[in-house]
Amino acid sequence: LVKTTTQRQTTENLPTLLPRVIHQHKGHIGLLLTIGGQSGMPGAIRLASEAALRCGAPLVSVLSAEQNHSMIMNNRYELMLAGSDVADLQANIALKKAKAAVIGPGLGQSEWAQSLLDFMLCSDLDLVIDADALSLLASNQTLMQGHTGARVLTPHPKEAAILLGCSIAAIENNRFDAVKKIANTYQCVCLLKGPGTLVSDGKQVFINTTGNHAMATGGMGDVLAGMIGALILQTDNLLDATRLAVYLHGKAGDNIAAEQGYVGLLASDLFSVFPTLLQSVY
Ligand code: NPW
Ligand code: AMP
Ligand code: MG
Repeated sequence: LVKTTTQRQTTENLPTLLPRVIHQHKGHIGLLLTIGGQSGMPGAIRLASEAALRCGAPLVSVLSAEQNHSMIMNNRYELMLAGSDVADLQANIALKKAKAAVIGPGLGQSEWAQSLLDFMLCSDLDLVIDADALSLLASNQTLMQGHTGARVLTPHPKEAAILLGCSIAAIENNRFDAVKKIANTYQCVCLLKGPGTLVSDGKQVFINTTGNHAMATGGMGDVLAGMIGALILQTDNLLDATRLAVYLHGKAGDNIAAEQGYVGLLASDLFSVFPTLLQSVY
């Protein structure tokens, strides 16, 4: 049996980001690849990608279904396009430049989606695996054997139930065991969502202390996935990046709800407070 430790994470015991240096250029921190957005669902991957930009990813390149490209790029000129399928990705410089990737928001579970996940699981990139990519992974766990990077899995309780092949009630009744079991089974850092989000590498479990019910709105998880991707570029390890991202995500929701109340918070409302919050984690 692996001995595990549990602790609440507060401002006092948070990890920090790697220091910025005055002569750095955008290549030092690097490029984040974001993959998702099946036909008709541009919002989730746009939210993840814009969140990554606002959390310090200097370069973000998006792959999605072609029909979504204009919506995803609309009014966010800083984003780049990596194409719409595996062949485009293989031909795109973004793949060589990428230091990490986020896959899943709005991805769907079609053959197209599966081909993209298969391809990324043959890479050595660190991956944030979210949303529909979690269901695809659960149905074919052997895919992970080809992946030489590290992984973060970010399930909500229903996705966690799919990953472990059990009921949602079994997850919710024993969240600590569930987060550790996913971390061990999928050899990953697991973030189990909900009030008191848990983060575990299978040995330690951190209980997040920020966030609130105003955040129970569509797209919140997509924003979090992009944040984790951005912070992977700016930390030494995936556990630190995930812990920091969930803390800042919840803190952003808390700060805005304290001003405007708990109804009507949009996932994209969080963007405006990220740069200020990030100052506190260097
Ligand atoms: P029920 O109804 O309770 O039985 P959704 P999703 C359940 C994209 N999005 N605890 C719930 O089941 C995502 O990126 C796009 C327990 C619900 O019916 C994904 O690609 C957005 N159960 C895709 O949509 C904004 C929970 O899951 C079922 C649960 C699907 O994502 C939204 C399916 O749920 C979304 O992020 C919980 N905490 N949460 C966009 N703007 O483009 C959900 N369920 O609502 O289809 O969403 O599974 O999170
Ligand atoms: P998703 O279901 O993937 O969109 O993710 C929703 C995000 O919002 C997760 O980070 C959740 O932890 C957070 N969230 C949703 N509802 C609540 C709640 N009642 N309290 C705290 N955080 C929440
Ligand atoms: Mg989600």
